[in-house]
Amino acid sequence: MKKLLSASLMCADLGALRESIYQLEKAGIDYLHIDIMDGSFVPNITLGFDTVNTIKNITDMPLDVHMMVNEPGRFIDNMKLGADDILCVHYEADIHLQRTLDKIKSKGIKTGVALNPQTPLTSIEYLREYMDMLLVMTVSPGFAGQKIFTGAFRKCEDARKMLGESMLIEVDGNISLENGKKLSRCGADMFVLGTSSLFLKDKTLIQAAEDFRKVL
Ligand code: S6P
Ligand code: MG
Repeated sequence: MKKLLSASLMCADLGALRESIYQLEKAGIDYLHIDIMDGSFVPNITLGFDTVNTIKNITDMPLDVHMMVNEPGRFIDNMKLGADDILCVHYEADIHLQRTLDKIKSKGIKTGVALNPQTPLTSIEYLREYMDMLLVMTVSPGFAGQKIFTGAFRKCEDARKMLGESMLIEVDGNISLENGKKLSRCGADMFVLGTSSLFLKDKTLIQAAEDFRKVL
């Protein structure tokens, strides 16, 4: 499968979002990763539905929306997403996950399920047919700039073994050049790039994206 890069917009210069998106497009980034938090499922609040809809009007780049929100099924209709976009919800946040995934699919949007570091892979065993992507969280969600958890590599490897080649596996959190390279070998095919490898003081977005692609 082609390796995909997803830029974490919460790490971008929000004051110059339109310009940053234009640069990311030029850098060959495949997806824009948009973190939505509710201050309850995770102890932070970042971007929201209006941001998603505004970005939809700015660019044709596909969106990779990561909802860190309790009962995400309540908010699916708040975003104008299309067939190229992925809407990812957390297993831990939804006791009716199957219904939520079914609802996302019925709107023609791709589905993702995110798992916190401690959540076993077997939790999605019976929902695979409803999923286009598994998001293996490589940090506990809520903040940029954290350190990868030690079990991330083994979990990613186990996920690939369990799911076979057809499922997209995304990793999110401290995806540096070194961790990205290792996780790619463990079977990850989509990488959320934030402060660890893309939004850097000493490199342009284009240079940073190019450097990341080289290690995959
Ligand atoms: C965090 C969020 C992530 C971060 C990303 C930042 O909960 O889901 O998408 O934006 O992890 O990257 P980094 O390289 O600063 O960890
Ligand atoms: Mg995220």
